[in-house]
Amino acid sequence: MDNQSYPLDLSLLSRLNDENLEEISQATHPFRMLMMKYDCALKEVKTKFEVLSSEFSILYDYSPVENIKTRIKKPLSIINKLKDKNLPVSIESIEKNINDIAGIRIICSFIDDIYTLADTFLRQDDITLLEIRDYIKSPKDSGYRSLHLIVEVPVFFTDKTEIVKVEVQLRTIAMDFWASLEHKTQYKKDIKDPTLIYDELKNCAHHISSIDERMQHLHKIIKNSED
Ligand code: 0O2
Repeated sequence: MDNQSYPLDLSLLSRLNDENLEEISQATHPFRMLMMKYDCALKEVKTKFEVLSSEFSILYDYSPVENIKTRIKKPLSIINKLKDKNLPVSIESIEKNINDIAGIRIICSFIDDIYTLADTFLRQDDITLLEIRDYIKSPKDSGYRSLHLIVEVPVFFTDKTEIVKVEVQLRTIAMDFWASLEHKTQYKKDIKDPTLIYDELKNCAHHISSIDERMQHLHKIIKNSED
């Protein structure tokens, strides 16, 4: 989920004349504007979680936010997603049909922190919840766990306010550890026994989840003994 720079083939660009470059610039303008809009929405949402984290730190001497990562979906992934769903490839179609162009991942310390943060965030006046997927209460078949929120946030530009969709993923360090490593296995196409790997990953997800619960329990005991 990290913002990545896209490598640019400058030798290719140097072969284009000014007219070609102007044409490309004009043709890509709407897409660049769209991506800028999502990028700004991400900044808004990231700031909201940073503010909550700062406040928690002062009020409770403890922050539920371990880490925040953001990413904008790559153009090729956007096009592939639309094609997979047999949807038109256009600016309107992207805005209407793809909910996770702007993605933010909040890594929390404990499971309870996820729900506390999500509730606090969703209570904010300018946030509209469109969809909630609780893969913690109902994990995916793969073993994947996280809380996903699709929200809308207003972004204020020079002459208009745009309402932009953002996907928020909240998960613990343990859930993130599993998801990151599981994601890497998806790039290995030459695995001899995929079923064995799938079952073992699922098994790991189960262990990790039980460790999350034990850490949560310990945290509660420590907190109560302090009161
Ligand atoms: P990236 O780069 O991680 O964002 P939809 O078409 O919206 O109905 P979609 O988009 O598949 O369905 O939604 P889903 O499954 O709720 O959430 C997709 C995102 O959740 C993925 O984004 C992953 O980030 C994460 N995710 C879901 N399932 C798994 C899983 O089994 N393993 C791992 N590691 N991550 C998972 P992307 O688009 O795949 O990529």
